[in-house]
Amino acid sequence: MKFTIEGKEGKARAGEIQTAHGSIPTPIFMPVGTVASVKGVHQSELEEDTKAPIILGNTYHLYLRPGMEILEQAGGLHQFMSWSSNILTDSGGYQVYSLADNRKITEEGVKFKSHIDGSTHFFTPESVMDIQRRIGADIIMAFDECTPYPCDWDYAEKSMEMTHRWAHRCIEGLEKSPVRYGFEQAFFPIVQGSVYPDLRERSARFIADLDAPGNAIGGLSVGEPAEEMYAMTEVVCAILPEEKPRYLMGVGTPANLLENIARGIDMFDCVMPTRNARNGMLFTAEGTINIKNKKWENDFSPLDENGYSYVDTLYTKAYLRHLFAANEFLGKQIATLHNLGFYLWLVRTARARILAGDFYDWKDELVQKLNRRR
Ligand code: PRF
Repeated sequence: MKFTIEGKEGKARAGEIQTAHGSIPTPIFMPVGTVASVKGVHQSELEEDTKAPIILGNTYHLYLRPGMEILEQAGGLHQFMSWSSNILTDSGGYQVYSLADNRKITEEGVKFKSHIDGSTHFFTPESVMDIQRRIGADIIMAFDECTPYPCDWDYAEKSMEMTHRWAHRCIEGLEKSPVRYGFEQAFFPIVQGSVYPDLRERSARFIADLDAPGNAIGGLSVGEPAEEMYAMTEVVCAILPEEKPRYLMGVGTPANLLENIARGIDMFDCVMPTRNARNGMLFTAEGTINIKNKKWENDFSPLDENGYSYVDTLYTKAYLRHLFAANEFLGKQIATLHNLGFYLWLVRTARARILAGDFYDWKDELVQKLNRRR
């Protein structure tokens, strides 16, 4: 993997990641395709309409279904899902954390119950690296523990130290697990430390010293106020190396993306544009729309005048509202494509503004509007 920084404005960076499956302009937003599908969107639409150069898959879900045997028979996840651009897989650290009562974390690893059939499984840092080799994504994540919010300092420290020991075990595990599909997989370790600046600093130093191709920040956007999240990304970005991509996991709203780009983050993923779309929430540069609202019943204006996706100018608000009222599949598909188009437009424009040197003015003006409800 190669990362080049093409321009900087303050702490914001515009760059490019190169992998065996193509180039990723940064800052970038990665649509979430948990089970080898970005829900409701064709691969061709992702590629040609949203222009997503990378999507995200989840180790936990893919391991349970379809399972390693089928993925290996298919020749890896790219082949299986007919997606020739980049893929990143998350390690399962967060999914297992979300299982709450159905898991037990020890130094050795995590014992958990499948949400599908209740069967018991055990993930270790080593096994998760081997599973990610078999899935075959371009970027693979360390196995970590994502702490909840709130979380007391003592627990956050203990957990962070374990995540650090696990990072070493991940690296050793990776060396022992053969490359399956003939291309390089870049390993990203994850900074933890909850909302404590001293822990975040310690974690960022430790993770930076591993000298991996890229670095991630986890444990944020778990319920803490946005200001606390921004304070943590500032502390961590000051320590993580300049010349490597920085990935903020599971973030966030359009405003969260811009504020974190302003602090030096290069990569994001979040279920928000896709999940909220299925509930009828549209993101636009003028604020959010609840398309189920009666006020759109006879509004025959285009979905989004600025038209980032073909659906924005092809369909009207009244039509989409009708599809949601009638519970038609197509409604969710249109809303999803719109939101992903908007998120990808947002990061593309952020990149162009950084290169042009007027990112901060643009960001400050846009953030004012993004959180409004239309
Ligand atoms: N760890 C991992 N994946 C994640 C997170 C984390 O802390 C988060 C936190 N918001 C999202 N996804 N492995």
